[in-house]
Amino acid sequence: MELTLYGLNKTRSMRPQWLLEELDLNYNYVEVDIFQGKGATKEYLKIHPYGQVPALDVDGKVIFESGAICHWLTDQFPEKRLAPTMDSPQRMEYEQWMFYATATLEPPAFNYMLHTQILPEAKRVEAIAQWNKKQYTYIIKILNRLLKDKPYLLGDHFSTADIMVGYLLFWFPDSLQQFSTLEKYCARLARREALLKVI
Ligand SMILES: N[C@@H](CCC(=O)N[C@@H](CS)C(=O)NCC(=O)O)C(=O)O
Repeated sequence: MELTLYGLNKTRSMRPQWLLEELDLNYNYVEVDIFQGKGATKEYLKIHPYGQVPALDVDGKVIFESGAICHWLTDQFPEKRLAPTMDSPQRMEYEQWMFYATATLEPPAFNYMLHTQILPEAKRVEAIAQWNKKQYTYIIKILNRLLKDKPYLLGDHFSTADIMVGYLLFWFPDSLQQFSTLEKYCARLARREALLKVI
């Protein structure tokens, strides 16, 4: 399988890149500097219709959406055991956390970032920033409780769900200070060799 990941450091392309390293696969890496307008070029828009990263070319066919890429790639290599098998009782929980990452945790995290760092200052709305900060804090407070006594989301076994969720928790390290379980969880993830290769 010939794989080319289009990405940029410190963006959502870290998710599939971290996973590619966990899977110990060979892949090409093409940097697309979205902050320098490289996502909007005619050539790149043929790869990713929204000009975003990540995108993964698999033998000439492209898949985008970091969650979809990670979900699909994980299932291509069941022998690497980064997801419970379809008939495992844990598969249900795995799917839950995979979707939780982009559907529950990511929106408030991203909206907070949008209104504090990404948008030009004149377009930032303090009330939106504060509402999303509150929502994000509420969500990670519950996550902190759910992770108690568990090294990883599925228990003792690291899975791709930890990449999906863990990547987001690294966005706001200061927010974890009041949540010791999450702090330890992130420290555990930060020691993974595969992650160290991509940061
Ligand atoms: N839901 C998409 C979001 C992709 C996304 O927003 N990527 C950002 C970088 S983290 C990007 O390329 N932004 C440039 C743009 O939207 O023009 C995913 O998870 O892949």
